[in-house]
Amino acid sequence: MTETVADCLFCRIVAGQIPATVVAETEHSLAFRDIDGQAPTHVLVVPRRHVPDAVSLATASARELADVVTLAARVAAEEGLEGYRLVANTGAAAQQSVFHAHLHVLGGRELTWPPG
Ligand code: IU
Repeated sequence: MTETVADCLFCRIVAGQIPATVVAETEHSLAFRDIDGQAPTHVLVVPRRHVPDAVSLATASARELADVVTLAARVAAEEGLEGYRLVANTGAAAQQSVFHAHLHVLGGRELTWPPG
């Protein structure tokens, strides 16, 4: 079942009410380019179902979490990335700004650690 929240940006993108550059999708997940890309590839992978963060998605449905991660890996392969970073900012203190679960797929440049 897909749950949506009317004033959630990513729910509105999933519903096609706000345009986004979609690069891949499955029954449960959608992948689209971040509007403020931080790397040559910066794609967000979101579950169609509204949950506030990745940990909540794991609690709600391990299968849907696996679908998001698997789609992220597919995007990385299709973008030709040798290595890439999957990021799930969780909570405002970790700079999460959109409270609909999402994974950032970042790659196409040298990624440094600590994150940068
Ligand atoms: P965060 O982990 O919640 O901070 O990530 C939210 C991302 O959503 C962030 O990288 C924004 O650039 C991105 N984004 C977007 O792609 N489209 C939008 O309309 C808005 C934010 I607002």
